[in-house]
Amino acid sequence: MERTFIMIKPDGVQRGLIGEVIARFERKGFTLVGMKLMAVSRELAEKHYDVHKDKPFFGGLVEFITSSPVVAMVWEGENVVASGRTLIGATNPISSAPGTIRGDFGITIGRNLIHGSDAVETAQREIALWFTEPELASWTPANHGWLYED
Ligand code: IDP
Repeated sequence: MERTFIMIKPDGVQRGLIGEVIARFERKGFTLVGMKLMAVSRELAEKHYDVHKDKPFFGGLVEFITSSPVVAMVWEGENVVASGRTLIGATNPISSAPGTIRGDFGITIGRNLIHGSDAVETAQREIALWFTEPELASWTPANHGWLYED
């Protein structure tokens, strides 16, 4: 089963959207295997966004992510990386489709509420960066047979 790293950013937490985000992943049928509300250190934020370190928005992004708690999660399911990105919507909320998290709740790219891994390999790197193995629970929800054919 595929896993992805999802983070509700400080704006999502401050705006009371934790339950809304979790509900959308749950009702799609994905399985929550790890979750914690946490303050993010500068070191962790810089590692997480390492790919953007030369971009002009990098400093502001690190300031933002470390400014207030985030909710870090790992979700599991078939095709959850790509499907999670679909649930989240395009990076810039102004062009995210209605029905997506960013499309429904966001306006600007610097306050786009949520992060989701963009590829399976990225997900593996991000999960290892944010979670230890004992923090992740492997379990099969009782409704598994009603979500998957096998
Ligand atoms: P993603 O979050 O949809 O994967 P990325 O291009 O990987 O998008 O960018 C990471 C994050 O950096 C975005 O979610 C957004 O918060 C921030 N970001 C990206 N581009 C800009 C920008 O032009 N201005 C401000 N923030 C940006």
